[in-house]
Amino acid sequence: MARYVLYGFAASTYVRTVRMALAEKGVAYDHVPVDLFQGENRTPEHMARHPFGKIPAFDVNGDTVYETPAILEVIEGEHGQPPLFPADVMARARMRQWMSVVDNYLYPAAIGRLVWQRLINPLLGEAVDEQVVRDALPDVQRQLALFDRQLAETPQLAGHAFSAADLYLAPIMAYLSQTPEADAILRDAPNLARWWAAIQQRPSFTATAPG
Ligand SMILES: N[C@@H](CCC(=O)N[C@@H](CS)C(=O)NCC(=O)O)C(=O)O
Repeated sequence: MARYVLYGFAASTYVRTVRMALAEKGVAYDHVPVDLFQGENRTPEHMARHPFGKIPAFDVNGDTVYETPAILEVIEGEHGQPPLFPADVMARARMRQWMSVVDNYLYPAAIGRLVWQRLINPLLGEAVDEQVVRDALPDVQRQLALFDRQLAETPQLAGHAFSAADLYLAPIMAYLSQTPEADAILRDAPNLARWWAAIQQRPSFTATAPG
């Protein structure tokens, strides 16, 4: 058995963030695809790994860690190269800032509202609520304007170096880019569009496509 086991299906943005971090560092792991659509995150077995019934969870030699920042801490601590956490204090703070913005504001608006309506509801055979989309779009655009402003100043979110903050945003952009709203979103955010074009070329991004 590998030292690491990642629990959570590949369609999850947070699972992809962790998979991209592992791929960036060339770390081997076993992957157990806990499927949210089958309710596998609510089984007693998974609740024992993650008491909030979320994915990902990460087993480190029999010791389970949950919450993506904590999982990234293990990966970064045990595999420092290439670094995904900047050494510079302000760059590291900036990385944490954007990770937190994704958690608290962007994920709920972009995935929870816009992507859910546009991509998940049709998959589930449910109607798209256009009012939810209309309400979510300006929120998503306002938030992405903040990312765009950062990316006008620095090539990556935390500064010059690629960091975990970029790994947080990439899986969300992957879903937003599949919505009919993508053109409008990217047209208004040229620096974000440039960053998005570049990150799609990274091997860690292409290797972790949900399929
Ligand atoms: N704070 C968690 C968020 C993880 C999360 O929200 N995962 C989503 C999938 S992308 C999930 O498990 N949703 C299931 C649910 O909310 O029931 C982390 O940092 O890992």
